Amino acid sequence: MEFKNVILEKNGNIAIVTINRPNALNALNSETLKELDIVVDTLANDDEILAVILTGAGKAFVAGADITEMKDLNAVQGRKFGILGNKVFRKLETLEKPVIAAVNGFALGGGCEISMACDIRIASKKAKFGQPESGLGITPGFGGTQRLSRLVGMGMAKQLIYTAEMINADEALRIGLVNKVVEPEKLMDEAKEMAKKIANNAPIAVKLCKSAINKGMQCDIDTAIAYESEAFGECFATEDQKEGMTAFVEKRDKCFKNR
Ligand code: DAK
Repeated sequence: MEFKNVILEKNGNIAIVTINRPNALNALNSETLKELDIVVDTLANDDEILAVILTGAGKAFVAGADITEMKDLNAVQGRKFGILGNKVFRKLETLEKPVIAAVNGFALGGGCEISMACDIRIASKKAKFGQPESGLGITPGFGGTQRLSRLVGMGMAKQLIYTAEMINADEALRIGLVNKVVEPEKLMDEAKEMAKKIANNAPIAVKLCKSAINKGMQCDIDTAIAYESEAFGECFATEDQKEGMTAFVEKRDKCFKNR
């Protein structure tokens, strides 16, 4: 499928989604958000895809929502823009396949926020993270106040959001915003290797792990454990559970079928 601002490639069971507006540092305008919306639906409906990598073309991952487009919005248009972005980010976050953000450069504002809607973040040493919105007269609007606090704790989230300061990849690693930092030229290989490891496991189990973790983070421990028990039980209705355990007992390689 062809898009103007997004490239969708398939590499076996892995999809690579590249936000491709390098001249605007991949800033998210409505057009790009609408394309991403279609891309996420496409990924959801493609049973061959078992893991997704999201990255940016050129020197930025995503330098935020498109300030040029946002600058003259009135309150109604601002709300519409916010609803569109949040819908796409939430769709990505709840996509029933793991998404790895391969953060190649600036991940600011909406860029930091879209990386946080992914399951895992691998950063190039050149990556920079930040929520600069307060310096532009707005609050983060694509989940930054919520997902950043959940990821790095309230204190650090407040520091980053109130100061609007950028941090480098090592600092992002230190505070738990990213999972791993690698040399720029190793970024995509590292992301692909991790995606392949994920794709080698039982897809239904991985999908249920994702929803149990995501849902469980939003509720009390008893409800969360109940979600986990439901997910655990559901696995026993799959062929892949039988295959995984039989292969172990028979000391042979497993062959999962996503069933
Ligand atoms: N939007 C539009 N264009 C951008 C952009 C952005 N966010 N970031 C960069 N660009 C454009 C620049 O204008 C420049 O365009 P030309 O002048 O070449 O036409 C081109 O990309 C290259 O950028 P620079 O020349 O500035 O490149 P440098 O390497 O010198 O600087 C930089 C890189 C990342 C430090 C700098 O570009 C920068 O500070 N960019 C802005 C970063 C930023 O503030 N991002 C946060 C945006 S606020 C909402 C929901 C969500 C949001 C808002 C509302 N609702 C609920 C309503 C989210 C808000 C944000 O994300």
